[in-house]
Amino acid sequence: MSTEKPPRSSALKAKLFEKIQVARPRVQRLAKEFANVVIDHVTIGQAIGGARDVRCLVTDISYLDPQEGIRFRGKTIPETFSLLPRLPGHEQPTVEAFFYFLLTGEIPTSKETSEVIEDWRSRSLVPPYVFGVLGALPHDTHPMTMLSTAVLSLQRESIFARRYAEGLKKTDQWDPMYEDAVNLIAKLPRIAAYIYRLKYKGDSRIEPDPELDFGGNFAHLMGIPHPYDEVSRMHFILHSDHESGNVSAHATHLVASALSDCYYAYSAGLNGLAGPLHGLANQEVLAWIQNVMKKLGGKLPTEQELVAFLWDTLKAGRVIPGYGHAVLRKTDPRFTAQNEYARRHLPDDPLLKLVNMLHKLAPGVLTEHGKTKNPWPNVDAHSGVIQWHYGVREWEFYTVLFGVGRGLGVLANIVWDRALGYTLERPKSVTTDMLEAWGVGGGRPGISE
Ligand code: CMX
Repeated sequence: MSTEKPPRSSALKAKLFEKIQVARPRVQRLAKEFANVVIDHVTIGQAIGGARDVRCLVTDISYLDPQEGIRFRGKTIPETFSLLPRLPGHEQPTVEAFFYFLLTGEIPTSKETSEVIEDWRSRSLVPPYVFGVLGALPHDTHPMTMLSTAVLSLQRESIFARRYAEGLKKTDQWDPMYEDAVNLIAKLPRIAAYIYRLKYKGDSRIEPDPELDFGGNFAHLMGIPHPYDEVSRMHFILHSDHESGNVSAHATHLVASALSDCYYAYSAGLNGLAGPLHGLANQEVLAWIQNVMKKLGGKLPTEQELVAFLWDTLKAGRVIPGYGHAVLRKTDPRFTAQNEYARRHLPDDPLLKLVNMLHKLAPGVLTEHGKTKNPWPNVDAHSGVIQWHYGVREWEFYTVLFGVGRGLGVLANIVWDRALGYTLERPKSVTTDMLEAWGVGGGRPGISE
């Protein structure tokens, strides 16, 4: 029986503590009794091919099945959305309720959700120096650079770093990590919307509305009316987590494994998300679509024309953005969720028609092209079109929206990393000479198939 005392600062934190008490002995038993049990082997193809499919990361927050797609805490996307509480009169669940669920695995009541909303409001004030840092960057700085820089500049606020320097027991590390994670998440709507208005709306600022939830305040701070608040809630939830191996989640986890705090770790994750093979693909999709329409003088392509554009892209040695995935082998359910929303709310949008045409035609072209293991659309194939419809037409901002949502998942994960005492990540490297010798010799000596 643990002698630790539950923290009193919030009901969510107390619930998290309760869950940690149950999870810790399970991990301790695995480390003690089963540490040498083999669960995977690594091939030369995996060593030079991005460690694809190597099972060496652990998280209970989400799991990605190649055929079915993501489950958050064991629930599919439709289940998650139908179970989570909403504010009265709202279509989408709150981000706050979802975070409670990600962190604890329990669906919060409306009262528990309200407590999180209230708690986040009290932590949402962004220190003025962050705006000074953003204002000092050249105006043409990419908004992802701005987001990552703003997050990193906040590192001086880290409670974890301060408490660690004072001397912190390993079993207590999760507590200041939680405080940092929540302090940081609560500030993200303000920071992201500030970047948007600084870059694209002549630095005209909007002050937060203390009555609103995370998604509602984000829409308000962007200056975009209802239903953009609903779009934002849905967007942030859908983009939150995709198990641990994707670049943004893995980078965050890796950096935090050195006991770097949330600010250092999430900033690193954002830098990975900013790559075109990861989160930047959503801006690339819109750029690709707009390019097609521009070449056709603003009109929608015929199916034949669209197929020709797809082939032109592939023949130029480029990827079709928004298509393919390292793990998924079916249409991404995050694409489907956004598509259902769009069919309900913007059925006549010409870009939606183009997205649906692409969904019909691109998989066939990619299959014939014969390279990708997955010809189906991923989350990024859809998100930009919805943003465009509601007036966010500066597509280089789309990855920032992905980044805000991703913060929920990666930060929840590193709180749990500290709770379960996961150690410094340090895989082993080998040389090309070694691989050649093992390749010719049929394997590394002493390792069987
Ligand atoms: N268009 C053209 N070629 C593609 C392709 C696409 N959409 N997706 C994969 N391929 C190619 C790869 O470039 C690779 O070619 P080479 O052998 O010449 O290097 C080959 O098919 C095999 O790749 P794969 O095993 O199917 O896919 P990976 O696991 O290596 O990469 C991903 C996955 C997502 C990077 C890749 O599908 C891609 O580049 N897609 C387009 C960019 C994109 O949409 N990224 C967003 C993913 C979701 C997210 O993280 O946000």
